[in-house]
Amino acid sequence: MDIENIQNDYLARVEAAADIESLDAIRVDAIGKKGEISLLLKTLGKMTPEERNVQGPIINGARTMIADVIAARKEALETAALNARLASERLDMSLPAPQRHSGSVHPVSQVMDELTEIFADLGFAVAQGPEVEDDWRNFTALNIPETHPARAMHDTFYFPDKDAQEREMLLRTHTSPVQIRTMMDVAKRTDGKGEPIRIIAPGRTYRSDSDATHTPMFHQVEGLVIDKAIHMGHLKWTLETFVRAFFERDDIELRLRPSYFPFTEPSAEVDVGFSVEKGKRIIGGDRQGKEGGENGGWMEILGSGMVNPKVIENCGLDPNEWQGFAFGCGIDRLAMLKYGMDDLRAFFDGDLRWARHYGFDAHDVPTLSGGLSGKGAAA
Ligand code: 2NM
Repeated sequence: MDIENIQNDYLARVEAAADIESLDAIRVDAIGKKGEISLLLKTLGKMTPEERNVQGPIINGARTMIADVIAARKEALETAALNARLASERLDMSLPAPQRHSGSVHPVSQVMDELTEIFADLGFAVAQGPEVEDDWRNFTALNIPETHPARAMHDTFYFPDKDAQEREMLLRTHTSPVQIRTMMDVAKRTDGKGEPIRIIAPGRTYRSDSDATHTPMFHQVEGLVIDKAIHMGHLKWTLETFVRAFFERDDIELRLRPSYFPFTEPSAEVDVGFSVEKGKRIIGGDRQGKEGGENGGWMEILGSGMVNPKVIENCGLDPNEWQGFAFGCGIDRLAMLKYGMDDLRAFFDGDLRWARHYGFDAHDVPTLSGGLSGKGAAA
Protein backbone atom coordinates (compact mmCIF):
# COMPACT_ATOMS: atom_id res chain seq x y z
CA MET A 1 0.00 0.00 0.00
CA ASP A 2 1.27 3.41 -0.83
CA ILE A 3 2.28 5.59 2.13
CA GLU A 4 -0.29 8.25 1.36
CA ASN A 5 -3.08 5.67 1.54
CA ILE A 6 -1.72 4.28 4.79
CA GLN A 7 -1.56 7.79 6.21
CA ASN A 8 -5.11 8.63 5.10
CA ASP A 9 -6.36 5.37 6.52
CA TYR A 10 -4.94 6.24 9.96
CA LEU A 11 -6.24 9.82 9.79
CA ALA A 12 -9.73 8.47 9.11
CA ARG A 13 -9.47 5.99 12.01
CA VAL A 14 -8.28 8.78 14.36
CA GLU A 15 -11.18 10.95 13.23
CA ALA A 16 -13.60 8.10 13.99
CA ALA A 17 -12.08 7.17 17.39
CA ALA A 18 -14.81 7.59 20.02
CA ASP A 19 -12.69 7.33 23.17
CA ILE A 20 -9.15 7.53 24.55
CA GLU A 21 -8.79 3.70 24.57
CA SER A 22 -9.47 3.21 20.84
CA LEU A 23 -7.26 6.23 20.07
CA ASP A 24 -4.43 4.58 21.98
CA ALA A 25 -4.93 1.35 20.04
CA ILE A 26 -4.56 3.32 16.78
CA ARG A 27 -1.36 4.91 18.08
CA VAL A 28 0.10 1.48 18.87
CA ASP A 29 -0.93 0.16 15.41
CA ALA A 30 0.67 3.13 13.61
CA ILE A 31 3.64 4.46 15.54
CA GLY A 32 4.05 2.01 18.43
CA LYS A 33 7.28 -0.04 18.60
CA LYS A 34 5.99 -2.55 16.07
CA GLY A 35 3.55 -0.15 14.42
CA GLU A 36 3.09 0.01 10.66
CA ILE A 37 4.86 3.38 10.25
CA SER A 38 7.60 2.39 12.68
CA LEU A 39 8.31 -0.72 10.56
CA LEU A 40 8.39 1.42 7.41
CA LEU A 41 10.89 3.74 9.12
CA LYS A 42 13.13 0.73 9.74
CA THR A 43 13.20 -0.04 5.98
CA LEU A 44 15.00 3.29 5.40
CA GLY A 45 18.27 1.73 6.52
CA LYS A 46 18.26 -0.76 3.67
CA MET A 47 17.56 1.83 1.01
CA THR A 48 20.04 3.51 -1.26
CA PRO A 49 20.87 7.07 -0.27
CA GLU A 50 18.84 8.38 -3.22
CA GLU A 51 15.79 6.33 -2.29
CA ARG A 52 16.22 7.32 1.38
CA ASN A 53 16.33 11.00 0.46
CA VAL A 54 12.95 10.61 -1.19
CA GLN A 55 11.23 8.13 1.22
CA GLY A 56 12.74 9.52 4.47
CA PRO A 57 10.80 12.81 4.52
CA ILE A 58 7.62 11.09 3.31
CA ILE A 59 7.59 8.39 6.00
CA ASN A 60 8.77 10.75 8.79
CA GLY A 61 6.22 13.29 7.63
CA ALA A 62 3.49 10.65 7.87
CA ARG A 63 4.68 9.72 11.39
CA THR A 64 4.66 13.34 12.55
CA MET A 65 1.28 13.97 10.94
CA ILE A 66 -0.32 10.91 12.57
CA ALA A 67 1.23 11.71 16.00
CA ASP A 68 -0.05 15.31 15.82
CA VAL A 69 -3.54 14.25 14.79
CA ILE A 70 -3.66 11.67 17.59
CA ALA A 71 -2.57 14.32 20.13
CA ALA A 72 -5.16 16.81 18.90
CA ARG A 73 -7.92 14.17 18.93
CA LYS A 74 -6.86 13.08 22.43
CA GLU A 75 -7.15 16.61 23.73
CA ALA A 76 -10.58 17.02 22.12
CA LEU A 77 -11.81 13.74 23.66
CA GLU A 78 -10.47 14.73 27.11
CA THR A 79 -12.16 18.13 26.93
CA ALA A 80 -15.43 16.47 25.94
CA ALA A 81 -15.12 13.96 28.78
CA LEU A 82 -14.44 16.75 31.30
CA ASN A 83 -17.41 18.79 30.03
CA ALA A 84 -19.65 15.73 30.35
CA ARG A 85 -18.46 15.22 33.94
CA LEU A 86 -18.98 18.87 34.81
CA ALA A 87 -22.50 18.74 33.40
CA SER A 88 -23.47 15.54 35.21
CA GLU A 89 -21.77 16.31 38.54
CA ARG A 90 -22.88 19.92 38.83
CA LEU A 91 -24.16 20.93 42.27
CA ASP A 92 -27.42 22.81 42.36
CA MET A 93 -26.72 25.33 45.09
CA SER A 94 -30.38 26.34 45.25
CA LEU A 95 -31.46 22.86 46.45
CA PRO A 96 -32.35 22.74 50.17
CA ALA A 97 -29.52 21.28 52.29
CA PRO A 98 -30.15 17.95 54.01
CA GLN A 99 -31.55 18.32 57.55
CA ARG A 100 -28.84 18.02 60.17
CA HIS A 101 -29.43 17.24 63.81
CA SER A 102 -27.51 19.73 65.84
CA GLY A 103 -27.35 19.56 69.60
CA SER A 104 -29.50 21.83 71.73
CA VAL A 105 -29.01 23.66 75.00
CA HIS A 106 -30.73 21.91 77.92
CA PRO A 107 -33.33 24.11 79.65
CA VAL A 108 -31.35 23.89 82.90
CA SER A 109 -28.25 25.26 81.15
CA GLN A 110 -30.36 27.89 79.43
CA VAL A 111 -31.88 29.04 82.72
CA MET A 112 -28.46 29.03 84.45
CA ASP A 113 -27.16 31.30 81.68
CA GLU A 114 -30.20 33.58 82.04
CA LEU A 115 -29.70 33.78 85.83
CA THR A 116 -26.01 34.45 85.41
CA GLU A 117 -26.68 37.28 82.99
CA ILE A 118 -29.43 38.90 85.07
CA PHE A 119 -27.39 38.80 88.27
CA ALA A 120 -24.24 39.91 86.43
CA ASP A 121 -26.15 43.07 85.51
CA LEU A 122 -26.82 43.55 89.24
CA GLY A 123 -23.12 43.18 90.04
CA PHE A 124 -23.08 39.55 91.16
CA ALA A 125 -20.21 37.22 90.32
CA VAL A 126 -20.66 33.47 89.87
CA ALA A 127 -19.08 31.29 92.55
CA GLN A 128 -18.64 27.55 92.28
CA GLY A 129 -17.52 24.77 94.60
CA PRO A 130 -17.25 20.99 94.83
CA GLU A 131 -20.30 18.73 94.81
CA VAL A 132 -18.56 16.40 97.25
CA GLU A 133 -18.47 18.37 100.47
CA ASP A 134 -17.67 17.88 104.10
CA ASP A 135 -20.32 17.76 106.77
CA TRP A 136 -18.99 20.94 108.41
CA ARG A 137 -19.35 23.22 105.33
CA ASN A 138 -22.68 21.67 104.29
CA PHE A 139 -24.32 21.71 107.74
CA THR A 140 -22.37 22.82 110.83
CA ALA A 141 -21.11 26.17 109.50
CA LEU A 142 -24.68 26.94 108.43
CA ASN A 143 -25.93 26.55 111.99
CA ILE A 144 -27.80 23.35 111.15
CA PRO A 145 -27.76 21.34 114.39
CA GLU A 146 -26.73 17.67 114.59
CA THR A 147 -30.36 16.80 115.26
CA HIS A 148 -31.77 18.61 112.19
CA PRO A 149 -33.84 16.23 109.99
CA ALA A 150 -31.88 17.34 106.88
CA ARG A 151 -28.88 15.59 108.40
CA ALA A 152 -30.66 12.25 108.71
CA MET A 153 -29.48 9.42 106.47
CA HIS A 154 -32.68 9.37 104.41
CA ASP A 155 -32.14 12.91 103.08
CA THR A 156 -28.39 13.13 102.64
CA PHE A 157 -26.11 10.96 100.53
CA TYR A 158 -23.21 10.27 102.88
CA PHE A 159 -20.01 8.58 101.78
CA PRO A 160 -19.25 5.38 103.69
CA ASP A 161 -15.68 6.48 104.53
CA LYS A 162 -14.28 9.61 106.09
CA ASP A 163 -11.66 11.55 104.12
CA ALA A 164 -7.93 11.79 104.91
CA GLN A 165 -8.59 14.51 107.51
CA GLU A 166 -11.22 12.31 109.17
CA ARG A 167 -14.07 14.50 107.91
CA GLU A 168 -17.53 13.10 107.27
CA MET A 169 -18.10 13.49 103.48
CA LEU A 170 -21.37 13.87 101.56
CA LEU A 171 -22.95 15.09 98.32
CA ARG A 172 -23.90 18.69 99.00
CA THR A 173 -27.62 19.03 99.77
CA HIS A 174 -27.67 22.70 98.70
CA THR A 175 -25.14 25.15 97.23
CA SER A 176 -24.78 27.02 100.57
CA PRO A 177 -21.32 25.50 101.20
CA VAL A 178 -20.18 27.61 98.22
CA GLN A 179 -21.24 30.73 100.17
CA ILE A 180 -19.42 29.37 103.24
CA ARG A 181 -16.27 28.86 101.13
CA THR A 182 -16.57 32.36 99.66
CA MET A 183 -16.91 34.02 103.08
CA MET A 184 -14.03 31.96 104.50
CA ASP A 185 -11.83 32.83 101.50
CA VAL A 186 -12.59 36.53 101.99
CA ALA A 187 -11.85 36.30 105.73
CA LYS A 188 -8.55 34.54 105.01
CA ARG A 189 -7.49 36.85 102.19
CA THR A 190 -8.26 40.03 104.18
CA ASP A 191 -6.87 38.68 107.44
CA GLY A 192 -10.31 38.70 109.07
CA LYS A 193 -10.94 42.31 108.03
CA GLY A 194 -13.61 41.39 105.45
CA GLU A 195 -14.90 43.07 102.29
CA PRO A 196 -18.22 43.30 100.44
CA ILE A 197 -19.46 40.11 98.72
CA ARG A 198 -21.99 39.75 95.93
CA ILE A 199 -22.24 36.25 94.46
CA ILE A 200 -24.64 33.69 93.11
CA ALA A 201 -23.86 29.99 93.34
CA PRO A 202 -25.72 27.88 90.79
CA GLY A 203 -25.11 24.17 90.52
CA ARG A 204 -26.02 20.54 91.17
CA THR A 205 -27.31 19.45 94.55
CA TYR A 206 -28.33 16.03 95.90
CA ARG A 207 -30.98 14.68 98.21
CA SER A 208 -32.26 11.14 98.63
CA ASP A 209 -35.74 11.87 97.36
CA SER A 210 -37.54 10.68 94.22
CA ASP A 211 -41.07 11.27 92.90
CA ALA A 212 -42.86 13.35 90.24
CA THR A 213 -41.56 16.61 91.72
CA HIS A 214 -38.24 15.43 93.23
CA THR A 215 -35.16 13.89 91.63
CA PRO A 216 -32.12 12.76 93.66
CA MET A 217 -30.00 15.27 91.72
CA PHE A 218 -31.44 18.72 91.12
CA HIS A 219 -30.20 22.25 90.53
CA GLN A 220 -30.18 25.21 92.85
CA VAL A 221 -29.10 28.79 92.71
CA GLU A 222 -28.30 30.59 95.90
CA GLY A 223 -27.24 34.19 96.31
CA LEU A 224 -25.29 36.05 98.96
CA VAL A 225 -24.78 39.76 99.55
CA ILE A 226 -22.55 40.89 102.42
CA ASP A 227 -21.78 44.52 103.20
CA LYS A 228 -21.96 46.97 106.11
CA ALA A 229 -25.58 48.12 105.95
CA ILE A 230 -27.49 45.55 103.88
CA HIS A 231 -31.09 45.04 105.00
CA MET A 232 -34.33 43.25 104.03
CA GLY A 233 -35.27 46.12 101.68
CA HIS A 234 -32.25 45.31 99.51
CA LEU A 235 -33.29 41.66 99.60
CA LYS A 236 -36.82 42.37 98.43
CA TRP A 237 -35.74 44.77 95.68
CA THR A 238 -33.09 42.37 94.41
CA LEU A 239 -35.47 39.41 94.23
CA GLU A 240 -38.24 41.51 92.67
CA THR A 241 -35.85 42.82 90.02
CA PHE A 242 -34.58 39.31 89.36
CA VAL A 243 -38.04 37.71 89.10
CA ARG A 244 -39.33 40.44 86.75
CA ALA A 245 -36.26 40.16 84.52
CA PHE A 246 -36.40 36.36 84.50
CA PHE A 247 -40.11 36.04 83.66
CA GLU A 248 -39.88 39.08 81.40
CA ARG A 249 -42.78 41.06 82.81
CA ASP A 250 -43.05 44.09 85.06
CA ASP A 251 -46.40 43.22 86.64
CA ILE A 252 -45.10 40.54 89.01
CA GLU A 253 -45.69 41.04 92.72
CA LEU A 254 -43.71 39.45 95.53
CA ARG A 255 -44.94 38.48 98.97
CA LEU A 256 -42.53 37.75 101.82
CA ARG A 257 -43.83 35.42 104.54
CA PRO A 258 -42.02 34.90 107.85
CA SER A 259 -40.35 31.52 107.98
CA TYR A 260 -37.48 29.71 109.64
CA PHE A 261 -34.08 28.55 108.39
CA PRO A 262 -31.19 27.88 110.77
CA PHE A 263 -28.82 29.93 108.56
CA THR A 264 -30.91 33.11 108.35
CA GLU A 265 -32.54 35.35 110.94
CA PRO A 266 -35.08 36.63 110.19
CA SER A 267 -36.08 34.25 107.41
CA ALA A 268 -38.74 34.68 104.76
CA GLU A 269 -40.35 32.52 102.16
CA VAL A 270 -40.98 34.40 98.93
CA ASP A 271 -44.13 33.96 96.86
CA VAL A 272 -44.77 35.32 93.36
CA GLY A 273 -48.24 36.34 92.27
CA PHE A 274 -49.83 34.34 89.47
CA SER A 275 -52.95 34.67 87.33
CA VAL A 276 -54.85 32.06 85.40
CA GLU A 277 -55.29 32.61 81.68
CA LYS A 278 -57.03 30.00 79.53
CA GLY A 279 -56.72 27.50 82.35
CA LYS A 280 -52.96 28.00 82.64
CA ARG A 281 -51.01 29.58 85.47
CA ILE A 282 -49.11 32.70 84.40
CA ILE A 283 -46.55 34.37 86.69
CA GLY A 284 -47.74 37.98 87.15
CA GLY A 285 -50.83 39.39 85.44
CA ASP A 286 -54.16 40.89 86.55
CA ARG A 287 -55.50 38.42 89.04
CA GLN A 288 -52.33 37.70 91.00
CA GLY A 289 -52.67 37.69 94.75
CA LYS A 290 -56.28 36.56 94.66
CA GLU A 291 -56.42 33.82 97.28
CA GLY A 292 -57.83 30.47 96.29
CA GLY A 293 -55.85 29.64 93.19
CA GLU A 294 -58.78 29.44 90.79
CA ASN A 295 -58.18 32.80 89.15
CA GLY A 296 -54.86 33.61 90.69
CA GLY A 297 -52.85 33.41 93.87
CA TRP A 298 -49.40 33.10 95.38
CA MET A 299 -46.81 30.52 94.51
CA GLU A 300 -43.73 29.90 96.65
CA ILE A 301 -40.52 30.07 94.63
CA LEU A 302 -37.72 31.21 96.94
CA GLY A 303 -36.36 30.99 100.45
CA SER A 304 -34.41 33.89 101.88
CA GLY A 305 -33.36 35.88 104.89
CA MET A 306 -30.69 37.90 106.64
CA VAL A 307 -27.61 35.72 107.12
CA ASN A 308 -27.52 34.49 110.71
CA PRO A 309 -24.69 36.29 112.61
CA LYS A 310 -23.55 32.84 113.83
CA VAL A 311 -22.91 31.82 110.19
CA ILE A 312 -20.88 34.97 109.52
CA GLU A 313 -18.86 34.31 112.65
CA ASN A 314 -18.34 30.65 111.72
CA CYS A 315 -16.69 31.87 108.51
CA GLY A 316 -14.21 34.10 110.34
CA LEU A 317 -15.88 37.47 109.73
CA ASP A 318 -17.03 39.93 112.41
CA PRO A 319 -20.87 39.86 112.52
CA ASN A 320 -20.86 43.25 114.27
CA GLU A 321 -19.24 44.71 111.19
CA TRP A 322 -20.68 42.64 108.32
CA GLN A 323 -24.24 41.64 107.57
CA GLY A 324 -26.24 40.70 104.55
CA PHE A 325 -28.92 38.64 102.92
CA ALA A 326 -29.04 35.25 101.23
CA PHE A 327 -31.60 33.41 99.14
CA GLY A 328 -32.04 30.11 97.41
CA CYS A 329 -34.29 28.54 94.82
CA GLY A 330 -34.63 25.56 92.51
CA ILE A 331 -33.43 26.10 88.95
CA ASP A 332 -35.36 23.12 87.58
CA ARG A 333 -38.60 24.54 88.93
CA LEU A 334 -37.82 27.98 87.51
CA ALA A 335 -37.30 26.35 84.10
CA MET A 336 -40.61 24.45 84.39
CA LEU A 337 -42.50 27.63 85.32
CA LYS A 338 -40.98 29.68 82.49
CA TYR A 339 -40.95 27.10 79.71
CA GLY A 340 -44.00 25.01 80.58
CA MET A 341 -42.71 21.50 81.28
CA ASP A 342 -44.79 19.53 83.77
CA ASP A 343 -42.67 16.50 84.69
CA LEU A 344 -39.38 17.12 86.44
CA ARG A 345 -38.14 13.56 85.88
CA ALA A 346 -38.09 14.08 82.09
CA PHE A 347 -35.34 16.69 82.66
CA PHE A 348 -32.84 13.97 83.43
CA ASP A 349 -34.10 10.98 81.42
CA GLY A 350 -31.89 11.85 78.45
CA ASP A 351 -34.70 11.36 75.91
CA LEU A 352 -33.55 13.13 72.73
CA ARG A 353 -37.13 13.85 71.64
CA TRP A 354 -37.60 15.83 74.87
CA ALA A 355 -34.24 17.56 74.40
CA ARG A 356 -35.14 18.57 70.84
CA HIS A 357 -38.57 19.80 71.87
CA TYR A 358 -37.58 21.80 74.96
CA GLY A 359 -33.94 22.54 74.09
CA PHE A 360 -32.62 25.89 72.91
CA ASP A 361 -30.40 26.90 70.02
CA ALA A 362 -26.81 27.38 70.95
CA HIS A 363 -26.48 31.02 71.90
CA ASP A 364 -23.96 33.56 72.71
CA VAL A 365 -24.64 34.61 76.28
CA PRO A 366 -21.90 34.10 78.86
CA THR A 367 -21.92 30.53 80.12
CA LEU A 368 -20.84 29.14 83.47
CA SER A 369 -18.38 26.86 81.74
CA GLY A 370 -17.05 29.76 79.72
CA GLY A 371 -16.74 32.05 82.74
CA LEU A 372 -18.01 35.58 82.97
CA SER A 373 -14.98 37.30 81.44
CA GLY A 374 -14.99 39.97 84.12
CA LYS A 375 -18.57 41.08 83.57
CA GLY A 376 -20.32 41.62 86.88
CA ALA A 377 -17.39 40.50 88.98
CA ALA A 378 -17.75 41.20 92.69
CA ALA A 379 -16.64 44.57 94.01
C1 2NM B 1 -31.98 29.47 101.16
C2 2NM B 1 -32.83 30.25 101.92
C3 2NM B 1 -32.31 31.19 102.79
C4 2NM B 1 -28.67 30.70 102.27
C5 2NM B 1 -27.96 31.16 103.35
C6 2NM B 1 -26.65 31.08 103.01
C7 2NM B 1 -25.46 31.46 103.78
F1 2NM B 1 -24.45 30.64 103.51
F2 2NM B 1 -25.08 32.66 103.46
F3 2NM B 1 -25.74 31.41 105.06
N1 2NM B 1 -26.59 30.58 101.78
N2 2NM B 1 -27.83 30.35 101.33
C8 2NM B 1 -30.11 30.57 102.12
C9 2NM B 1 -30.94 31.34 102.89
C10 2NM B 1 -30.62 29.63 101.28
O1 2NM B 1 -32.40 28.52 100.29
C11 2NM B 1 -33.73 28.15 100.27
